[in-house]
Amino acid sequence: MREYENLVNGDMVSLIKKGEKDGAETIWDRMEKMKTQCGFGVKGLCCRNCAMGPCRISPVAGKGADKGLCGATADVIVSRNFARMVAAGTAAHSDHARGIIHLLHKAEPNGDYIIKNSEKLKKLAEQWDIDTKCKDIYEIGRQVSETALNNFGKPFGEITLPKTVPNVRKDLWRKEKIMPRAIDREVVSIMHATHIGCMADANEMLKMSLRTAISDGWSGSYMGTFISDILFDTPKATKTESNLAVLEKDQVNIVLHGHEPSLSEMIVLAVSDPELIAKAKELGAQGINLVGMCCTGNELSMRHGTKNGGNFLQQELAVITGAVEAVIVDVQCIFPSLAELSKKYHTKFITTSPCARIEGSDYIEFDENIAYESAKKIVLSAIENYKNRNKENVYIPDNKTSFMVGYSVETIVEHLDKVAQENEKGTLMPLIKAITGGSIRGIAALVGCNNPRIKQDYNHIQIAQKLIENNVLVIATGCSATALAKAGLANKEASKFAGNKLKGICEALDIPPVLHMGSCVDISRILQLAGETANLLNVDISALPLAGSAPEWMSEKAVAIGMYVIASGIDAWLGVIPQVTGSDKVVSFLTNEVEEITGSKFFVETDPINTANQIIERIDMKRSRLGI
Ligand code: SF4
Ligand code: MSK
Repeated sequence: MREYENLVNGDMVSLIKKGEKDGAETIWDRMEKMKTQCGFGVKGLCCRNCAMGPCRISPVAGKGADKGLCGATADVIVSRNFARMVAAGTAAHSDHARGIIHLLHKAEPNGDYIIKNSEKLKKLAEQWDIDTKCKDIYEIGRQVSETALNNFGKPFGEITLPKTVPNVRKDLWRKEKIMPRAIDREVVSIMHATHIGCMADANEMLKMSLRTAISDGWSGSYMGTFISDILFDTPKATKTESNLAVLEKDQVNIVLHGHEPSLSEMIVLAVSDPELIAKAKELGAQGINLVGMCCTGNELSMRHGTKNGGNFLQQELAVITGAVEAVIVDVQCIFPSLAELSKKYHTKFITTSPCARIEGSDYIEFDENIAYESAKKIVLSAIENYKNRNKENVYIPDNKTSFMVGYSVETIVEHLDKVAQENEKGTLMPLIKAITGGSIRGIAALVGCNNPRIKQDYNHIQIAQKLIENNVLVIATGCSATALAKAGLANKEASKFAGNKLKGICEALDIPPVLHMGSCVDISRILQLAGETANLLNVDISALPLAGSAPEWMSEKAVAIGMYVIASGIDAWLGVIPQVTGSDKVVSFLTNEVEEITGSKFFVETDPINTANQIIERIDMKRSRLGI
């Protein structure tokens, strides 16, 4: 008998049970069938980088093969496998950014994509020495776009970094030879170095991974977020609701899942199109209900206050409600299983990106050149499916939670202005004073995914609760932010769960104790906050009482994130053991020696309360080093 309560929370249990009754398969069924996962893979000890392999190194010393056919040791194989994860994660974030930057190039005053935040555009242009005087804003946009694109394949010199990176950190990256040259170049370099007959020095492989990851965090992701704000505007604090109960019984429900604002921004417009609303009503629905999921859910709620259906592990459960006319997806974190699952119900599974075509889905390519028209076609297809809903087999859970979202750095500064002295307005100084004065003990960033090895959201929630109780302000992105939103920790009333000092600050600033800062690519907002704070205090980022944790991570993007966080000087706690334990050398580098290079390191801790306690301990250590 399956112990559902160990898999998911509350209402979601009833959805898994409904799925079983309906003969639908979920990730938890597949996990059961998978039984024990491969012991070599779990430790990172399997190499199939050439056709003499696969070579598997015995995890037990003195037993079985201790080297691959080419002579690669466990250290070499594990470090190469890890590096390839970093390269893939960097590629995913950065290709997303490239798409956004192309959109900026395409933007036109009367086009589907316009420049909504010209101030932010000018700010970036000035940072990059692009003349902004007497120039049309769209011309500036094109020049910024071209400069940004140059960061992908810059032929000479270093990558262009934002001014928020403290100079001392840049010097350190140069000294350690981990300053990136260009995003694509770093990804390609890893693919080259991990080819048979190349890198066979684990520590150097990991340093190369740090360099690639920096190009993700401080360039790919950073530009992706920054330019999204230029095109779609900087998010502001707004209230909305989360969890699958945001689906509506009598409306056309559209679940939008993936990562790309280019698609989601158009879909959000299309669902308000009077012609499409009329069509939905003609078919008997009361309207169109757009629900975001995973990071598109975060993007949409950040900028439009759109309701958020849930995070990674809820994508199949959304279909099982029987109330969803279409799951529309673009790229990243999409289960291919949705193709088969949606056929058990009336749901249309609509794929839109040439980068994520899924057999068995309805493919309607989203064409950015006719973006609005394309979005309308996709939405219409969902509306037309309303008539096929089996009303007898609909179950929408009851529980939804209201939460605050939209805490870009600019919005945080606006809130700080409420208590700022005149000469500190528009800066992070009040936050720094709250930290140095002890009202905020430190800041912890909770990020990353869900992973079925852990009860959904459990680690995120436990860690956040413990941290806010201890006056640590939590900032969150990605599926972690959604987990905390669903748990009621990202609304203002949650300050009652915070320690007295943090509670006081939350009330004075009118903010929740957990600040939802966006999607996983928006971790760059956290880097921005860290960099600006360090610059104001005139210290390196590694000196700040700041920590990060990905307690339920699963994706290669998360590995790249972990590495750029470490490279930036921020300690990172992982709640899922990475596939590196086959090499003591790699483990030791990541959890120990790397600190000598970057001033921070990984902590691997599967118990959430221990994680929170360790974070608090490191924060206190950094405070005492700063003399505060
Ligand atoms: Fe085996 Fe070496 Fe080929 Fe890897 S690169 S599969 S260890 S021979
Ligand atoms: S969606 S990478 S499961 S955070 Fe960004 Fe969530 Fe992790 Fe995907």
